[in-house]
Amino acid sequence: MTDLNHLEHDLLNQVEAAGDEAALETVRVSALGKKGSVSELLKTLGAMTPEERKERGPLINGLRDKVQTAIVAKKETLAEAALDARLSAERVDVTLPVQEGPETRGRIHPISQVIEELTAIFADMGFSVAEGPDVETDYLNFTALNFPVGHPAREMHDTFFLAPDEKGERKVLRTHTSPVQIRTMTSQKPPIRVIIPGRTYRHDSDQTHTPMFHQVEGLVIDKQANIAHLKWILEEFCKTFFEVDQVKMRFRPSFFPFTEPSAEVDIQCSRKGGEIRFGEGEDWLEILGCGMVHPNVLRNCGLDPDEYQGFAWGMGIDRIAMLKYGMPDLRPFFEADVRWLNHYGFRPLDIPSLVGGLTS
Ligand code: 2NM
Repeated sequence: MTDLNHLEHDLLNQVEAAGDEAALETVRVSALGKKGSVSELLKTLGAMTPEERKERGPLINGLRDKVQTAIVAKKETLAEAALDARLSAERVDVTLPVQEGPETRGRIHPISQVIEELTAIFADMGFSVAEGPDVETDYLNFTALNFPVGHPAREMHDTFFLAPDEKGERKVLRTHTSPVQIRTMTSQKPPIRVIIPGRTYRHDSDQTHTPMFHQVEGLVIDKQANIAHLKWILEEFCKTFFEVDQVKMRFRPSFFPFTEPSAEVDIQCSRKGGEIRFGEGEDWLEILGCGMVHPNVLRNCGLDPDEYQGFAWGMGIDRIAMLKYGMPDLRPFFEADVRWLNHYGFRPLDIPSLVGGLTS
């Protein structure tokens, strides 16, 4: 075999063995690059005698053409193989269901939804929303609200107490949202119309009680605010919230330290077939407490009871959420089980409003 045959054989083998385009390029440079083996041979033609060149020229040029052709062909094969590999690796199954994004997969917790609903209802009646801290002073949670010292609700049984601070003051986890009413009455001038939704805490845990629960309380203070206004507001609220045309309400005399007179309110319902319906039937269901703000509470807030009067009410948000949406058990509300949330939760863009519809 001549040295040219040898080189040709060697180069064509290298071209064939190249596994990808980068390897093929290395072979090309080593043969046809400026200092490549074939290029070096071509340079020798210049120094030859015409006879030598006549004989060697076609051989060397032939070698260059063969190598070049082999490289181009191999390049095409490699490109096709690379495309095939990509096509099979990147195959998309267009029959798979579209995966939803977080904005459509996420769910709003029923308590958040119900807070939005009742805020929309009371906002429509001219109420604003007030908020306050979960950790309160004993004064704002009890004393200012006319709870006598030694009142049973102050005892360990109901209240979560924090460790006393350096001044010996013992803060509490608020047992109701009423301290926010005190904060409102001492910081705003009447007329006052506020609702206060929020977390509240009591040392109580069984099938119908959780140590943390949610309340919404309302407060109206003005010169003429009276029980007829209170009854109208509560009736309008119940009709709109439970989405019925009529509700019958029953006011039973009751006792709260912060109101006088006080009442507990039942709404009429039917429980046929284990399902509660409002606006019909012969049963009663307790849903809230209310009353005229006690003169001592007004005085504690710097308001003159001979000039101002008002009313307040409070109800459990978790409870009215269960009633409205037919949830049989309170405990899953706070278990963060995504299966429960997928079942009872609301779509993020179903924002309750009186115009757009409270519940879609
Ligand atoms: C209730 C029932 C009755 C109430 C009273 C006050 C305040 F601060 F004005 F005195 N806030 N909330 C109240 C009255 C709360 O919850 C069942």
